[in-house]
Amino acid sequence: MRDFRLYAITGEQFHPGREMLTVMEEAIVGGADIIQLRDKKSGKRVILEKAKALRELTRKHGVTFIVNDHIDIALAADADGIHLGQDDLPIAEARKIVGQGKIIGISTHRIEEAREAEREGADYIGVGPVFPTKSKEDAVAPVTTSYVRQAAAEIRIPFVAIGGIKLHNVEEVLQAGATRICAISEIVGSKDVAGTCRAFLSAIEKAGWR
Ligand code: 3NM
Repeated sequence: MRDFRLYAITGEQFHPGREMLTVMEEAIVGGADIIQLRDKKSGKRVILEKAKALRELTRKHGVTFIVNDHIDIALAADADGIHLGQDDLPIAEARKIVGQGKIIGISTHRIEEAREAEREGADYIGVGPVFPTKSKEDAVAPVTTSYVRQAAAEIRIPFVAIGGIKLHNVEEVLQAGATRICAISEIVGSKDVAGTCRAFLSAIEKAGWR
């Protein structure tokens, strides 16, 4: 997969009164280079419409587009890939459905899950939640930067740190060895979405991860 540095996930509850597409375009303009549609509430038809609109937007800007959870919607909207949780289809089964051409990412919460994801052919993994987060209802206890350190030392596929990451604590995550950062609330809930993305990217660059 094309590598990335800043992964922005939709979270419409964090920007009441603002259009999701507008917010995500601001994130892209600010430098987010991978976008995920995450919608745990809507029905499939609504999610599909959002996916198609985000596909068009991300294609226009040349950034990667991932759909959370729904393999069928990812395929129907021609997303670049899907993101799975530990309770979703196993990677091998998902791969049979989406084929080699699509990205498969998976959330992991401990090093054993990361090893398994790598063995099974995931294209990238999420490592988190690093800090407490209100954005995920079923989030496990924070894994802290110690899991980030383990992943950085051992895992060879790309990993992205996620969960409670803010501009004020991102440096700690980068110091632990993360080179890719993912956030929901700090990005889409910002009054200056593009500026927040630029600030994340400059922290990543400052840490030496270009
Ligand atoms: N997945 P925020 S944490 C969607 O640990 C998600 O797998 C997580 O949102 C994981 O940046 C998380 O607002 C929520 O904390 C991230």
